[in-house]
Amino acid sequence: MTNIALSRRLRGTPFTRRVEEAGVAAYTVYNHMLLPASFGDPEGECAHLKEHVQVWDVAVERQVEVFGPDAEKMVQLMTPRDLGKAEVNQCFYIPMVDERGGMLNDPVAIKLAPDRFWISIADSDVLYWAKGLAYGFRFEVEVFEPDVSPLAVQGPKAETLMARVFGDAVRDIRFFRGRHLSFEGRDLFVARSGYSKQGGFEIYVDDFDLGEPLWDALFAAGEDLSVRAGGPNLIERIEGGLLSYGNDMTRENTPYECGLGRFCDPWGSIGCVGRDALIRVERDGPSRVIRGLRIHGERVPPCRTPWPILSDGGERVGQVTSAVWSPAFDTNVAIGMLDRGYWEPGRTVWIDAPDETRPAEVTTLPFEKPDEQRG
Ligand code: THG
Repeated sequence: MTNIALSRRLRGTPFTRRVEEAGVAAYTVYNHMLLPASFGDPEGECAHLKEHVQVWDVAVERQVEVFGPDAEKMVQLMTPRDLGKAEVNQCFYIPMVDERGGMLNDPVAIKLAPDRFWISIADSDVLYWAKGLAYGFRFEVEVFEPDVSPLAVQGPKAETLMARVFGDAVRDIRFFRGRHLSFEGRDLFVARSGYSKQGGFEIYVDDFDLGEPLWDALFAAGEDLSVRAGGPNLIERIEGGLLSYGNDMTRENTPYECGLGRFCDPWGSIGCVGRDALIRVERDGPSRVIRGLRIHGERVPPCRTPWPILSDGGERVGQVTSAVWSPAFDTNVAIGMLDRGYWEPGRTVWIDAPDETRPAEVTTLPFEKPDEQRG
């Protein structure tokens, strides 16, 4: 693997210097920015995340702000999820689709005020889609990317660490809720959320110069909690069934195929983009769905292009889009899509991986912990 040539287009973050001091070993590119992918030992980092607490530079989770009298109408147009009962300071995982019902992004929407939303995006250019909709529909809103950089604090000891830095008020924040809390005299939006299944918080840092003081405060307060720098961990997120836009789903997929049907209500009062297409797929049912797979055999290589999934007869019945060795499950865990007829959990299929063809077992997502497995 060659190095990444750095330039203005590959934006750094308020935490980049600290991330490099912490020994970042690999970056990935996400929303035209650098996302720390590894500090040299992904398996050790996964185990540490499940036991302690980590601080993640997830500034790549860019915010698209929609502000103005038509903000609510505009955000509702962008998702089939019903936001009618949304409260201020509430977060929502929202499928975002195009006019054909194809996934454009799977962001977290945050209602900061009745007329102000942040859309915390995955890796695609939502800003331009939002600006186009606002212009085309003549909405009375401003749409822009504020200079906000989320910092995630994840792991079982996250609440203890956050309480030391922000006070006991963090303990009262429920899942996917947030509130403004003070750090060095500045109010920062803090939510109980994050791209892991280990629990934790995300701090929306809206002042570049606060990045390093906040990072340092978390590490000073967390020394006895074994706090470490980390990042979204491939092993943990596959085990937990967290989807990655651009990998596990693209514009080719509807939210129903992605297992996100529970976040869709296209019939409601709402006239979201893609409404008719989504009503059609909901009625007919998807022709393929996302599933977990236990891929047997030795450790798989990185999944850089989709790996065909084959039936016993050698017919192509799906594809694997994320795969990694899981020490906790003692097998390769993977996420992929399977055609109708092949998606029931327990079925055996064949994975045409670059090194060899391997048998795999279809599973539900998230993966069930080894000690929770039946029979
Ligand atoms: N936090 C914030 N922004 C983000 C992400 C995040 N933007 C990019 C990316 N992650 C968006 N994708 C996801 C995917 C899953 C979740 C959040 C964002 C997630 N899912 C929970 C789950 O599947 O268990 C539950 C969601 C729910 O029940 O509402 O958290 O992580 N700020």
